[in-house]
Amino acid sequence: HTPRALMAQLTVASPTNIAVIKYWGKRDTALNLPINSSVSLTINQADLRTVTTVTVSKDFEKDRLWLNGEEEDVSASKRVQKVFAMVRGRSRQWEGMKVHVVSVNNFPTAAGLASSAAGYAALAFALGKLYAVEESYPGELSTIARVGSGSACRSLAGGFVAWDMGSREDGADSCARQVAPAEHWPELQVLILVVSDKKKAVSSTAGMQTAVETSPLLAHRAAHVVPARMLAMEAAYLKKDFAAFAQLAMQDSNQFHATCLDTFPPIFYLNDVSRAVIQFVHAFNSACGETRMGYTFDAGPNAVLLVQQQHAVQALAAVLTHFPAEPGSEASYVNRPAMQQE
Ligand code: 2P0
Repeated sequence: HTPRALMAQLTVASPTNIAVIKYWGKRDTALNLPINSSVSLTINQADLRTVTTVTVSKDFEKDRLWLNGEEEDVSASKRVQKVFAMVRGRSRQWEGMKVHVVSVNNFPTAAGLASSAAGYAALAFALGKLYAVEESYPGELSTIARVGSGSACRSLAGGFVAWDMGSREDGADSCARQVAPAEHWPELQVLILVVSDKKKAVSSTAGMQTAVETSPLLAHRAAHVVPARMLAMEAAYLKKDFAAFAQLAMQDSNQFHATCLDTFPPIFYLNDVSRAVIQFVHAFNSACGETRMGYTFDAGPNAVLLVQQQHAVQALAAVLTHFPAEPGSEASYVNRPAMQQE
């Protein structure tokens, strides 16, 4: 045994992820247990990432956290408190010592680009490593990220990652599983169109809770649509069947936004530009005579277009023709799914 250090520090980068079968609705709000399984593409962290540094020291008087340079009130954040408690409950390291967390995103926070996913994945992973938490089953660390933010559990692996809803009340089986690494389908790319970088009006947490309480369509979707769609989506990814993959993604995005309209009072995440992008993609595919582009929208107006590398230039040219960038802005940029988790 080496003597205890007085201070230890670790920095990690974590990618965000884009769901193609959407998580929307919780059966347990304290543990972020979902009403349906979901599956996502992990985005190359060169493009969309959170970098988080965690430090423990016996000189620290309290736990503190800075997000994008601003200090947050850790004691007021139940989510952060839960993540800290879950990590500390699984470790005998650094007992009694406080932790400082510094986290920076390289993309708009809370604009529907899954910033909480990258953030809590980075926090859970960094703390898990710093505290030397050993997983007692594959995916256990992802359950800690999940308690921070549901979609974060899918950011702990690269490639194509499923979050199985699980059935246990304690959430131990509601964790992430890698369906295939990004190397399986490196030609698959995403094109992100930032329609707005403003913070969304209705948070995902609040929106999905109202949806669970009021939308019969959401209940139907969870019970009768998603289970078969998960199987079809995983099969399409494994076969690299782009048309099937993109069509399922578009249908699932549309159904998710339909449940938002079915929520009472209704929630509108898409705007006129988002709807114009949807019409553009269908017109583009029609003109091509095959499905070369797909789309998916999260809880915001920004479009994530799905495309294979061989059609990326054609797709980007068409996008820029129909949606010219404002002078001086970075209207769009190409990402590739992460090749590996660092
Ligand atoms: C998803 N979204 O599957 C879906 C699709 C947005 C639309 O997961 O309350 O930030 O922290 O568990 O994970 C956004 O919800 O919500 C989300 P919490 P989260 O990516």
